[in-house]
Amino acid sequence: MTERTLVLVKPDGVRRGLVGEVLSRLERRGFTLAALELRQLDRATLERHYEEHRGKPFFEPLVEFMLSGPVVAMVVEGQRVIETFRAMAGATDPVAAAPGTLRGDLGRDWGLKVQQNLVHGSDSPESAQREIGIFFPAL
Ligand code: DAT
Ligand code: MG
Repeated sequence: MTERTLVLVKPDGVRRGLVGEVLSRLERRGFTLAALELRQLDRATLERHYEEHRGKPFFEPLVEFMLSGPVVAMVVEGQRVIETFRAMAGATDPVAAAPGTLRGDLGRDWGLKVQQNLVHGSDSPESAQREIGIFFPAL
């Protein structure tokens, strides 16, 4: 079944010039774009997006990091794209992410925090619908 997922290239990925790499991998995998935009997020949007993490110790540093520069937000479409993009992204901690994944090929420990892990991808159909509604309400 065709589905959609929200993918973000986080501020570290944009700063490092890795937007093309993320897009290229998605396109080579055969997925299509339903929306794409470079955007400076605001706190209210991020607090909604990361609602499930509110109250956790990494929440505030995560929001601060996500405010540190623009992200590239996109809606990607294809069969089982939610699961496939999660596999493409790799484990949350780039040190643990398998080589071959975005985080495992392009990420590392920068002596900072795990939040600098290049990309976000929705983790379930429910999350995807909720997150797409936040970023691209017209879709
Ligand atoms: P993912 O992005 O792999 O879905 P998540 O939803 O559990 O991971 O967490 C959202 C983001 O929060 C994640 O990309 C990086 C940051 N994060 C998660 N766990 C963390 C931790 N233990 N310490 C610091 N940052 C963390
Ligand atoms: Mg998540």
